Amino acid sequence: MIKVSKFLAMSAIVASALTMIVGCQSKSGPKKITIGFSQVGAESEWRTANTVSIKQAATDFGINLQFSDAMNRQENQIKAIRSFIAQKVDVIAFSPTTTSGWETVLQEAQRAKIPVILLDRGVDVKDESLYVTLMGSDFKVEGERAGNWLVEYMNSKGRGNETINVVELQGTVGSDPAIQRKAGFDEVIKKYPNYKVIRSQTGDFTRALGKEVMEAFLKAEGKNIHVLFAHNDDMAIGAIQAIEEYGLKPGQDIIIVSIDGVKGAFEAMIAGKLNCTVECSPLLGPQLMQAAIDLKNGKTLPRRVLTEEGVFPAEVAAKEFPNRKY
Ligand code: GYE
Repeated sequence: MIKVSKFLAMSAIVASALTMIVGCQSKSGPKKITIGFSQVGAESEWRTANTVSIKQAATDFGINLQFSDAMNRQENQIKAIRSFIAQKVDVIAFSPTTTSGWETVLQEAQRAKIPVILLDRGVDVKDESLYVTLMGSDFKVEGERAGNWLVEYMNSKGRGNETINVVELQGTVGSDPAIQRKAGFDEVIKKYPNYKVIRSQTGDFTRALGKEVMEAFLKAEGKNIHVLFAHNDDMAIGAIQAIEEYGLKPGQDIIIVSIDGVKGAFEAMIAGKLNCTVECSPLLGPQLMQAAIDLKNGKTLPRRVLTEEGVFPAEVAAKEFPNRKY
C-alpha cells in the first residue's frame, strides 16, 4: 500500500513538473495575454467603430480578447467584470456606461490583483488606485469646441448680437461624455447672454431617440429654435430627419453642431444639413493592446492618455471625407 501511494505521489510530481515545462515552453511561444473587455453597447456609429478597432487590434497584437457587450446596462458590465475576475484574465478594460456605481466591483478586481484600464469614458471613484489609466478623449474640451465654433460661426454670419435659442440633445444620462460635453458647452455659452439653452433633454446617444426628442422640441418651440447642439452625431442625424419632416431646413433654418466626426456626419455636412462636427476618435484599439503588453512587462502607464482631435466645419467636409477612417 505504501509503495503504491509513493508511486502515485511520485508520478503526480513528475506529471506536474512536465505540465510546467510544457506550459512555459509551448511551441506557440510565450503565453498569450488575455484582456476581458466590457463594451457599453452598439448605440452609435462611434461605438461600432470603437468595437471594430478593439477586435482588429487584438488580432493584430496577438492578444486573446474576451469581448462582452453590455447592451447599455451597467448591471451587465458588472456581471462581465466579475466573470473576467473568475476567469483570471490578465487585464480588465471597459467603457463605463455611467460614471457612478463602480467601487465594489473595482475593489474585487483589485483584490484579485487584476489591473483595470478605463477606455473612452471615466468613472467617479474616491480611490483612484482602483484603475491604472484612463485612455480617451477630453469630453469637456469637445463641448467647449462646439460652443466656440458656434459663437464664431454666428459672428461670421452677422448674427453675433441676435437672440440665439439653443436646444440640446444630451447623451446617456450620467455618462462621462454627456456630463462633460454639457459642462464644456455651457461654460462657453454663458459668457454670451444672448445665447439661451431653451430645451435640453437626453436622446441616449441614439438616432431613434434623437429624432423623437427633436420632434418634441419642435412641437413645443417651433421656429423659435435657432440652434441644435447634439452630444453626438447620431442624435444630430436623427434630429435632421425630424427637422425635415417638420418642414424646416436643417443646417439653414436650424444651425446644427454635434460631436464624434463619424462618416454619417460628413455625409450630412456635404448634403448641407449639418454645420459642424467636433472630432472624437473611437480608434482606441491599438493603444489598449499596447497598454496591456506594457502592463504585462511591468511598465507603469501614465494615469491619463488623451486622444488628439480636431474640429470639422461643413466647408471642409468634402475635402476631408476621403481621409476619414470611421
Ligand atoms: O460620443 C457616442 C457614444 O463615449 C465618446 O459614446 C463616447 C460616446 C460617443 O455612444 O457616440
